[in-house]
Amino acid sequence: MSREEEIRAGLFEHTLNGHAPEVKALTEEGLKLGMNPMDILFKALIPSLEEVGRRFEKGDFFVPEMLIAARAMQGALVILRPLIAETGAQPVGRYVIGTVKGDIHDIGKNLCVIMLEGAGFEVFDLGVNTPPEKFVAAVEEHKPDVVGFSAFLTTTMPMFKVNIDALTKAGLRDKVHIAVGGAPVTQEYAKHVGADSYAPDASMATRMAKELVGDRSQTSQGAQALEQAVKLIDETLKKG
Ligand code: B1M
Repeated sequence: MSREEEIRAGLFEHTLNGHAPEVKALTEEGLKLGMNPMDILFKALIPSLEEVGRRFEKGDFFVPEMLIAARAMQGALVILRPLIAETGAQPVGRYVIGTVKGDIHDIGKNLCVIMLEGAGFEVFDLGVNTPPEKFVAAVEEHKPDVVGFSAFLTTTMPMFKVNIDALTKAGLRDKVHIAVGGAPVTQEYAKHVGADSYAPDASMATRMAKELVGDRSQTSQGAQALEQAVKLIDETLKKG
């Protein structure tokens, strides 16, 4: 087994068992060896947390085990975050995101933030347990291209509709693209509550947001070109 494989296996085991200092040390060692931050994330840390979830479902793990595993992973994310984000370019758009009211899961939402920042978005992260009024105030203040709601429990998914109704009431619904996601969310559910888009994971959420702002900038470039053409024709006609 190469050292890189040992590090991946170690990260999986130590995250599973909630050994934060070992997870931090192995992350740092992996990076020193030139391992790709995305590989560390997607090939070791996330699979480990998925295993935590499976054990919780089977009744082998309880909430404290889930919590210490999550904390161990957060320590690695703090190190990986700037490295993933620095691959980005100039701000391409604005994105407000938060975990809905009643829900305190944030690892998946934080991954979306990291990837959106990495793709060049200016991200306003409202954190967890975010009430509808806070989303409304953030959309009013930051005028984002996209507002994203994350929900990780079947019992908190209905907050999507509550948030959308709050934005409608504030006259903001048509001014922002509404994206939703989170483990139990589906395309059908997103459509049912009136969201504009759904993504199953952080990279798809980022790709969709990029396409959206890309389309907008193309539309505005097209509109500018048309305006210039009309101006030119006007001037030519005036000249006789
Ligand atoms: Co909780 N928990 N938890 N938990 N927890 C789950 C979600 C659960 C599936 C476990 C299980 O039963 N197998 C289950 C939910 C069942 C359900 O509703 N269907 C569950 C439960 C029941 C609970 C409690 C109710 C347990 C209890 O107290 N009895 C409780 C609820 C607390 C609350 O929120 N009010 C609870 C508590 C906790 C901890 C605090 C201990 C901890 C959270 C720590 C933290 O987040 N800081 C925790 C954890 C760690 C989990 C599991 C193990 C891992 C979640 C995770 O981080 N996954 C989880 C089981 C599992 O998922 N396997 C579980 C990894 C993450 C990368 O994936 O979150 O799916 P995910 O995020 C993805 C996508 O969803 C997507 O991109 C992300 C990255 O690719 N995505 C978006 C996310 N947001 C998006 C937004 C978008 C688009 C895509 O657009 C805007």
